[in-house]
Amino acid sequence: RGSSSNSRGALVVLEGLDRCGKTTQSSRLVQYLEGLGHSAELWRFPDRTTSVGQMISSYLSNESQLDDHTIHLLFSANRWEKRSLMETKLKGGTTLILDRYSYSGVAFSCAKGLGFEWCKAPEVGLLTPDLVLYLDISPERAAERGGYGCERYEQIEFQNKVAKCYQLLVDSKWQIIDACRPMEDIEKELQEIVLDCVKRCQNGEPLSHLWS
Ligand code: 2DT
Repeated sequence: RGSSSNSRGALVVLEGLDRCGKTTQSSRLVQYLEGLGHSAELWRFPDRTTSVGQMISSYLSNESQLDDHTIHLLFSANRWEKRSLMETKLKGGTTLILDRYSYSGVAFSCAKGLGFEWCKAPEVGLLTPDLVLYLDISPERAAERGGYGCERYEQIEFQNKVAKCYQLLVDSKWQIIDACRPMEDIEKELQEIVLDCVKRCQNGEPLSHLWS
């Protein structure tokens, strides 16, 4: 598929507060694209399968304590360790749907009080997504969906701070999606936006690096 010599897969990121529906929608998007004959994979960050990812996982489940700066850099390292594979997949024509990326990295650490620019610095040089889909929902509404679990960040007050920090990151690659609607409506909207993006990338839209 795709005739241009620079044809590549799209890098699509889903972001939002806990329980906004990202994970469900990400996997549906992959199914949708595959159904149309596109090559697509679902990736999630943190990727808990690597050794860095295991340290992150143990921190998130409160089994270990780490300084805020330290865990921030581990989250970033967890993206850097996947960077070259990411580029290979995209150049090979596979579209990647990411459940969280650098935006989560900055928003969550910034919500703890770390400096915004400091938080962005270790992300510089990672691949820029072609599209960021922000599933917008209030923490209160999100919590109604079965309640937050017991992981470290799943509290309404903290989620409110995260939402404010996400707003500082909005740029032209972002689309804000009203995530309070029925799941099927959101799914349809996302399908249209993502398919459009996949086509642009097939036509040779160049890859760029954060933050630009
Ligand atoms: P889930 O695996 O349930 O999405 O929770 N986080 C994530 C950060 O603080 N920094 C990051 O860079 C990333 C990717 C968001 C993961 C939790 O970890 C937070 C929620």
